[in-house]
Order: sequence, then structure tokens, then C-alpha cells
Amino acid sequence: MTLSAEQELLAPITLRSELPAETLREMYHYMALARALDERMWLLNRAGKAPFVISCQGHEAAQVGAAFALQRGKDFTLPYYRGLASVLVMGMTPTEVMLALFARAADPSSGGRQMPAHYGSRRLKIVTQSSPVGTQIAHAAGISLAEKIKGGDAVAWTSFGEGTTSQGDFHEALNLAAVHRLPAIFQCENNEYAISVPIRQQMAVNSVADRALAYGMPGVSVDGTDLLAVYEVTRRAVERARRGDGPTLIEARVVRLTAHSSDDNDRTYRPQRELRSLRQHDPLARFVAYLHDHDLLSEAEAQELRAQIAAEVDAATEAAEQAALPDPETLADHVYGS
Ligand SMILES: Cc1ncc(C[n+]2csc(CCOP(=O)(O)OP(=O)(O)O)c2C)c(N)n1
Ligand SMILES: [Mg+2]
Repeated sequence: MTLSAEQELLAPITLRSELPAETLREMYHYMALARALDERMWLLNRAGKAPFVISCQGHEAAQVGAAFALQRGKDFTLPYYRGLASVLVMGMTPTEVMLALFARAADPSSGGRQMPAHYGSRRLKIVTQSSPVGTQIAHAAGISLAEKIKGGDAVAWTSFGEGTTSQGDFHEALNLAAVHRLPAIFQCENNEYAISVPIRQQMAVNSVADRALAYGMPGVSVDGTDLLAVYEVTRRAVERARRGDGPTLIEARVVRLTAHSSDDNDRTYRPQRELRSLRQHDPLARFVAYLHDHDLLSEAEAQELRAQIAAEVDAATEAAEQAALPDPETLADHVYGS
């Protein structure tokens, strides 16, 4: 008997131990690297050196889990502004991330033009988002349509927050992708806030995944602090997309461990006890505990890895700080109708 698409995606996740230990340690490396870079960016912002930070903290497992199910250099990634961990897995280097933060000429995302966290790299097939939230969802539908027309089997993976699913772009993109059975994966990272607006004032459905039914595609809700669960759900969605069975909507339920951005003061709308309780669900701590429990990473190895990451973050910061700013002569380059 063949399982229906939804049943197949929701089938119990039993493959955890089948991933090699080396892959699991690599996953942890990317989560820890994303966290360390993110924390450094906040320090640089508070020291007056970086204009703006918008954090990935609490979303790392959802992003690393998903990105490990994609094929680097083949699949298209259209991340939103919290997508630091996803772009690192897809091949963006810490130095490239810092070049964008400092608006340097060599920033691969925009040559120092865009706000930080608008990740893009032609080399890595990472497509930068516009600042109006949700535009990348329609771009992902368009790219997957082009891929289908060309007869390729790459997928377009895009991410966005739950607040963004109230935008028309979300509706139009999912509808188009379902009608044409496009190889697209829509990952909603639901952290239950859109800046200061809690989810209950944003939508009347229980789960963003419920919305998939209305478009005619499978929708799956997964604990986004569980790296391996997100990996497995995304792996199944990628398989579906590559064999021509169409798109999937994945809701990864995550925690936002910081204020919305470096320009936001969440103490005005979020009780501190709520934040304290969310810290109990820190995906990084959860994955370290998993690795320890399964004898996959000793305390000494974890310490060594953290030291190596700290050195990597230092080197990236230094290299980017010393890199050249864009030449003022290039100010009007790429500006339409200047
Ligand atoms: C079209 C549009 N409306 C409003 C904004 C301002 N804005 C930036 S981020 C954001 C919140 C988005 O929330 P969500 O989609 O849940 O993502 P999160 O930041 O929580 O990860 C808003 C309203 C914007 N950038 N674009
Ligand atoms: Mg949100």
C-alpha cells in the first residue's frame, strides 16, 4: 500500500541513528558557529560598530536541520533575515557574513548596499530577499517553476516567519506552486511573534501548517528545536519535490531568544518570565545534550570545538573590519534610472 503524501511526511521519524556520527557533529558545528557569530554581531552593534542585527538565536536547529537535507551548489536557498544558520550550511563563510554586517565592498550579498541579514550569493545559489517581508516566497515559486520548465531536479527552499504568512505573497506563491506541482519547500519558522504582535492576534488557525490544505499541498508541523526531526521532515519533502510530486509547507515551531532586532526593546511587550521559560527550549543546548547522551561528543571535544569557533569568529571579524568600503564612485551602480 502506498502512503498518501501527508502520511508519508508525517510517518514516525525513526532514522535518527542512521546519520553518521561525523554528520551529527558537523550539524552541531554549524549550530554553534551560527550562535557565536550572532552573539558577536550583537556585541559589535552595542559597541557602535555594526548598524543593525536581527537574530537567528533559537532558530538554529530548524535551519541546520533543513539545510542538511538540501544539496549545496544544486538547490536554491531563499532565506529570510533570520537565516544565518541556513546560509552557513549552504556554504557562506563567516567572513562573508561579517563583510555584509560592516557594509564592505566585498560583501557577496550586495557589495555593501543592503541592510545586514539580507543574505545572497550567486556562487551558492542563495537568493537575497527584499526588505518587504514575504517577497522571497514568490521568488521561490518562480524559481521552482523555471526549474520545472528546464527539466532539472533542483528544489527551491525558502523560509519566512509566521507573521509573514498574513501577506498576499504567501498565498499567491503557495497557490501557484501547488497548481503546477512545483519543486518548492516552504519553511515557516513560527516563533509566535511578529515584532511585538503575538500569534493569537495574527491568525485564527492553530498551526500555519493547517493552511496547506487550502492550497492542495501537504502541510507538516514539526518541533523546530529538534534538529533531527526537521532534517527528516525536510528530507522527505525534498524527495517528493525531486520526483515531481510538488511542494510542501513545513511549520517549524521555534523560539525567539532575543528581541526582534537590535532596534527593538522586547521588555515593553514580552514578560521576562516567558523569555526565561523559552530558554529551557534552547535548540543548541538540546542538541548538545543529545550528542552527550549518545556518546557522540565528549565535553573535551565540545570545548575544543567552541574554541575553534571562537577563533573563526575573531578572524572573520578582523578580516571584514579591515576590508575596503565600496568606492564612492560606484554609488549609483545598479540603481535603476539614476
Ligand atoms: C510588507 C512588510 N510589512 C512590515 C514590515 C516590517 N516588519 C519587518 S519584520 C516584521 C515581523 C515579521 O514577523 P514574522 O514573519 O513572524 O518573522 P519573525 O521576525 O518573527 O521571525 C515586520 C512586521 C516589512 N518589513 N514588510
Ligand atoms: Mg514570528
